[in-house]
Parts: sequence; C-alpha cells; structure tokens
Amino acid sequence: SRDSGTFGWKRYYNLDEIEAWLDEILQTHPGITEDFSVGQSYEGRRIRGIKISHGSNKPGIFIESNIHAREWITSASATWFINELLTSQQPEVRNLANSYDWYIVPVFNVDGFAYSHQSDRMWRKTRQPHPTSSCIGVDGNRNFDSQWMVNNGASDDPCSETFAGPVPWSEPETKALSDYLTSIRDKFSVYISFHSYGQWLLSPYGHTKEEFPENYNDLLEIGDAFSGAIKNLVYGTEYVHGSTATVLYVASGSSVDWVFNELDKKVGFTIEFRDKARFGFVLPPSQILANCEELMAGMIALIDRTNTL
Ligand code: ING
Ligand code: ZN
Repeated sequence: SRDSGTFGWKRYYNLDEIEAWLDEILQTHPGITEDFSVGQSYEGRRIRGIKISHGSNKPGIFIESNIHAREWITSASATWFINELLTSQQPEVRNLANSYDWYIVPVFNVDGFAYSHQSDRMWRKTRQPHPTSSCIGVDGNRNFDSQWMVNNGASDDPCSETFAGPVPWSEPETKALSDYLTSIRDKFSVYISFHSYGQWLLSPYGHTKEEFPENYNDLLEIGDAFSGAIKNLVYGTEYVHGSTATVLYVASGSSVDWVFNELDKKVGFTIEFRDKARFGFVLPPSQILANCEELMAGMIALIDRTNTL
C-alpha cells in the first residue's frame, strides 16, 4: 500500500497515483476529511476534491489546481498542501487547518492531465474534440462566462492554446465547476487558482487593464504580504503581484474573474509557481519541495493579511 512515506514529493505522480494517495488520506483522516465530486470530465473521469474541516461552517477557502494539464507543479503542490494541513505541527499551519473549511481540487483538468502524462507532456487544454476542426480541447481558463472573449483575451481558433471554446461553458469540466461553486457559494470567501509558471500572484481583472476591482488596494496589500513572506525564505525567490491584465496579459473568461464577478467574492488570486522560464512547465522534481515551502509561507501571509485588512 501507498503511504505518505512513499508519496514523497520527490517526483511527479500521475492521476492514478494521486487518486490512490487521496483515497489513503481520506481513510487515514476520517471525520476531518471528506471526498467530494465536482462532476465528470468529457472522457468520463470523476473530478475529485477533498474537503478538510475541523468543525462546521468555518469560512471556506477553495483551491482549484491543474486546470492546465502541463502545469504539474500545481497538483504536486496541492497534494503537499493537503498533507500539511492534515499532519503539520507548525502552529501557523495548524491555525490554517483549524480556522477554515478547505475545499481542494488537486487535479481539475483530469483528461488533460492524463494525456499530458501518457502522450504529450506539453498539453494544456481539455480533451473534447470540435465538430469543425481536427484540433482538440479548450483552454479551461478562458471558458468561464465572465467577459468571455472580450478584448482579445482569448482565441476563437480551435487550434490555439487559448481557445475560449465555441460558447462559455462548452466544456463539461468548467460547467461542472461553476455549478459546484454556485452550490457552495455561501460556504467560501477566498478562491485560489494554481498555475505555473512565472512567479506571479495575480488578482482580478484579467479581462482589462483599464478597470480595477473596488478593493484593488486591499488585493495589492495582500500581494505585498504574500511576496514578502516568500522572499524572506532562504531561497529568496521573487514573486511579482498585481492584476492579471497589468502584470501578465489580458485574459478573459478565467475562473478567478468569474468567481469574483459572478459569485461576488472579494478575495481571488491566481498563483503562478516557479520558475521564471529556465525549465518552465517542466520544473525539475528537485524543486517541488522548495516550491511547496514557498506556497505555504505565501498562503499563511495571504490569509493573515486578508484577516487584518
Ligand atoms: N497563466 C494563466 C493563463 O490562464 C491567467 C494566467 C491568470 C489568466 C488569471 C487569466 C486569469 O493564461 C498560465 N500560465 O496559464
Ligand atoms: Zn495555467
């Protein structure tokens, strides 16, 4: 059997391995953990999540990870984070675990992730074919029904890596996530989306650089705290923060913008993990644990600053 001793974050794991590990975690921590289903992927896989809760009706934090298939560091970090919430004795981590209801989806784009392991390491999109093209899949992070396709923030070409889909919610995965998030909308207040790479903490909006959320200054303060905490670790890694459109590029129809705009959430971020392009999406396994350490320091600071605003 597989235990946390063999699942050591020293290499990347495929979907079957991650799910087997999740099953074991659920068995080892009954009562505190709960399995949930976001829904079904195009190829019929179950999109799984784990809820971690030490009581009823604490404020919720939702983590969506690996919406882009090739960004393997995201699910490696999400599984590590789950393990820390359940086993760490560090007071700051215990505090995070005890004070919030955590909803974590370590691999959201299950079909794409499996394909990235089996056939094409650099696959990004979902795996649903189109009637009008031989190209496959949609960029899940352009398929949400918020400012969909505005400002050239996505492509209408099915062969593009940022294809927004023929219509919003064309993908069973994004539709399922939006339904699930809507069903628990009163149960969470913070939404985090894991991506790689580039070392950025991105806040809304993605769809325009002309407009900013009314609490943008708060989001910048939170970003300062996040980046400062990471920079202070021994690695000295630098994260840059700001709105997606100003710091990175204009991108419309993303999950974070949708949660922000349509579910009225005030705190939503995308974390773009290591590195800054040396290895890019193929981050060496030897950097997984350092990346995870940075994630935890950043999250502790992010939550802490959110509470002291
Ligand atoms: N980056 C994200 C992308 O979907 C992003 C950046 C974040 C876009 C938030 C929109 C909203 O393009 C990567 N690396 O995928
Ligand atoms: Zn991504």
